[in-house]
Amino acid sequence: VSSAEEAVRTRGSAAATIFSRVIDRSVPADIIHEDEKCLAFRDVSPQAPVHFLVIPRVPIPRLSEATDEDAELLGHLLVVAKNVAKQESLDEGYRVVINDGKHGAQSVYHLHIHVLGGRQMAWPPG
Ligand code: DGP
Repeated sequence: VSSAEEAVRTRGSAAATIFSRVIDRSVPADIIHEDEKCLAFRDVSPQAPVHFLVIPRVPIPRLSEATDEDAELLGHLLVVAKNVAKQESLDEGYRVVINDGKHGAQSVYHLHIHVLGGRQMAWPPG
């Protein structure tokens, strides 16, 4: 049993997604940061010159299902997002996005932070 499958079981509700397989290394990904709590890897369908995702190892399905107990982990993900943005030389700034659920256009139900940079962003988003 893989560690990702184990995490799904201990946490209960979450179904395994493609990101569990990235964590397991059963699907290849360009991983640019890894620690005991999370991974960062390049998005397979980049929407900017630099586009990476930061995901927790624990498969929280979406931001709206995070709990108060996840506060430290959520903070860690943001700190990793800004550290990897610096590593990627996004010195002019970048966009950080979390899509939640249907209206948020979430497609993979394993919480992830998008970091996009290397071009001028527009506002409002689509
Ligand atoms: P969202 O719509 O917020 O759920 O975005 C999911 C993102 O995940 C989307 O930008 C494409 C990316 N993605 C989906 N499958 C894979 C994969 O197998 N590998 C990588 N690197 N990215 C993936």
